[in-house]
Amino acid sequence: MSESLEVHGVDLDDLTLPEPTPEQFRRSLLHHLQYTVGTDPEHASKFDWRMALSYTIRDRALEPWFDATRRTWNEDRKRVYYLSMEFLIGRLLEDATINLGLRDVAVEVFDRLGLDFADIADDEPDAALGNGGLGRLAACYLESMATLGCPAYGYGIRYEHGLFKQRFEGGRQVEAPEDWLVTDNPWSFTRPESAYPVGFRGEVVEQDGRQIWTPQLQVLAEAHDTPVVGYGRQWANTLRLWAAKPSADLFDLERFNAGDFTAAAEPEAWARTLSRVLYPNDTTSRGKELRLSQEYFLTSASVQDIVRRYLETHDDLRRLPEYVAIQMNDTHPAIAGPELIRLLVDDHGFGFDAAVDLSTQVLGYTNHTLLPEALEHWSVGLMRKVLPRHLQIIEQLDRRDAELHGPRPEGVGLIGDDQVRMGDLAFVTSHKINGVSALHTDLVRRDLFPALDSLHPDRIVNVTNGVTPRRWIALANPPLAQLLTDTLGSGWETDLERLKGLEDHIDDPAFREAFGATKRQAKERLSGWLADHHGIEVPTDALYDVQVKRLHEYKRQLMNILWTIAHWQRIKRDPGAGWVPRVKIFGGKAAPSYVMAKDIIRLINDVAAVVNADPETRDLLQVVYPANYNVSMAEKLIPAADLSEQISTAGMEASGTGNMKFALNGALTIGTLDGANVEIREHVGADNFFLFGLTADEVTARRNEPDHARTAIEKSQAMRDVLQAIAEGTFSPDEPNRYGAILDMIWNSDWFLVASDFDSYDETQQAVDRTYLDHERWQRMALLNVARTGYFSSDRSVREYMSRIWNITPAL
Ligand code: GLG
Repeated sequence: MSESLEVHGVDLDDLTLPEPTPEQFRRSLLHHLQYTVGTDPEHASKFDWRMALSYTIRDRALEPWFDATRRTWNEDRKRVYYLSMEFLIGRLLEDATINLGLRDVAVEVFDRLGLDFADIADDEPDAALGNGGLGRLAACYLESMATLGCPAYGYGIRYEHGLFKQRFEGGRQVEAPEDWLVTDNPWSFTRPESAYPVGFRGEVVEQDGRQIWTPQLQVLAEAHDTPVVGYGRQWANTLRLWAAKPSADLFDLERFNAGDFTAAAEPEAWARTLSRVLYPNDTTSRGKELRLSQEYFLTSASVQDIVRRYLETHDDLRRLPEYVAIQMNDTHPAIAGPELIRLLVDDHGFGFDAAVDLSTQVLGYTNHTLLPEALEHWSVGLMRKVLPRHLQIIEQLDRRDAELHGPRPEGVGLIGDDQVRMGDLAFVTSHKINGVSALHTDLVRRDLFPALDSLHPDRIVNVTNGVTPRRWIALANPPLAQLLTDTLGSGWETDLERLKGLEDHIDDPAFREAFGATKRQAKERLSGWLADHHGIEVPTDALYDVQVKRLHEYKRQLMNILWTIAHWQRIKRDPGAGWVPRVKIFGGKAAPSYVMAKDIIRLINDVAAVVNADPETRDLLQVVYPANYNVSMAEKLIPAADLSEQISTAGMEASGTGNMKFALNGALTIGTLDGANVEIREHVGADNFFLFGLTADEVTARRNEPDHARTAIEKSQAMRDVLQAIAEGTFSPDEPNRYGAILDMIWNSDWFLVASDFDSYDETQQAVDRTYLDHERWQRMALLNVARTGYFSSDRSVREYMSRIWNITPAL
């Protein structure tokens, strides 16, 4: 790929590794076992083998990585910088193995050693540097950018503790710190030479018309780089995670020498706190100073790195937009606008207006949610304390906007009610603002930024989310992947619209049978794993009905478990009525301080305990909730699902990406007209989707009806029976009033309209059962879901970002 290069008398081509034949791969593996891990095959533990394997695979990632980096420099290409507080990457080993085309070789070599590749790969801890959809989306986009040859960096924080570990005690969620870095991380390279000072607090003084900020505290952001290899190993990008280190002057030697050891170490401890823990909250941001400081830490280090890289080969910062596109993943890095303006004005002598124009051309902002509690606001006082210079810039931006656009309606502006509105800030410093599904983008335009949208009608665009088929089909579902390759030839992995070709085979019973077999195998894998790791036995011939995602009232796990109770009661009333056996599977974590969500978790577990122990219904209904849902659990659950629960209150789920993964793996969706469900339904066809519930506009109207919940409950016998059972303590006999708060909420407020949508959900669930009994019909519907959801590949999303937002041409 690259021309031959000589440095220090070394021909870089000499360093190229030989073709990875099984023999070569085996040698490399044993070499690493001995010389890198420091053990031998006789004594090696699973961990040792996993490390040796990771180094063997990593070696192969370096060539495309170096090649891509050199090419980007040599061809002076534009780069994308994806700034995100979260990268929910999960495990890297198998993903890299697949993308490098080494899975078959690796499996064979381990076979010959009498070891199981899958078992070794399973030893890897998840890199859980994210909460949910937004963080996983960032990981899918990184992988797609690498596959498409879009030169890019992901910038994030190297949290020592990722998302907490969840376990259940007496059905209750208990959190424990996550510790993925306790053992070595074989994927990342420390780059001590790439370290930047990040300042906090202090004073701003004016000197000769210039503002000089002298921070009171300074920490160092140290880079840790992980290569991200694209499928087909044609290209690789970098995920650069910043670790906070105390800068030398933070350590108070004088106090230490005076014997005050603890006090001397305090500022140092504060510095390290910045990259200590991921904020464990999916949709709200209530952490005050620490969270704001973390956001600035990420943003400042990244922006400094970006400008430094640009200036290595350019001298005119005015041309920055030709070479740099910065994407802000939600408002979390929205301080990027003021930070870039600050660097341009304070360090590079730009005028304010020129700096603002330039920054705006470089920046883009993705909005991921309309939930008011998730739209970041920082009090002016806190901002003044932590980032005094940035507050000045924000105030100046606000004045400038007011001058440019004249009197503004109430509630518009970057600052109001003594708060800095980060969404508005991100909007005015970006040339494009995107929502993540068609419906969501309409709502962003209509409800969130109506005034800014009419001032800048060209700025808001939609890019519907997507997911990478490499991880979510090839890695997660090898039998399905094999069937796709046998049927369509290889190449679907990077051209997912080819799945359409499956429709040509839909009338072939043998093909449908083979497709059914892939689902059966996935169920067998899952039930084996549930038995081995969670001690849960489930039948493999039941309908697997799965809802996995963060616990949130708007996602309505509550409606799902209430329906489960209704279903159980019906089976008990008429056990012989020809019921479809179902396994109801739940997975997900609640933010530690979200009391209602934790109550719902406990209710699910309590219902599971009672229902699973009921001899009358045991063969027909089971409820399972394996603790600690994460990316690697998703890889096991999603391929096995028959039914995908996407049942949020319409207008509240910005997109969803789980919904796409399920459909691509042949699950049918039961869902509302919300987020990307709308587009999934359009693609698969209304006949192949179980729709129910109020629309987003109906939701708004219903909420204004007084007593809407009570009215709905009074109309629904099923709902009343369920609520009565809970109130009587059927699921909490030792504490009948345990769910008083849930019952009170459902009867009296029900903001998320569980009661209003219950009957419609119930009818649709019954339609699911009837359809499932018609085996052929179900199989056709499932197949059409796979065939028609190629659109939801993250390759398509990234292409749209490249052309509509980043204005970049990929290198491949
Ligand atoms: C959000 C939304 C999801 C969305 C995801 C990625 O809640 O609906 O799919 O981002 O855009 N906070 C999130 O996880």
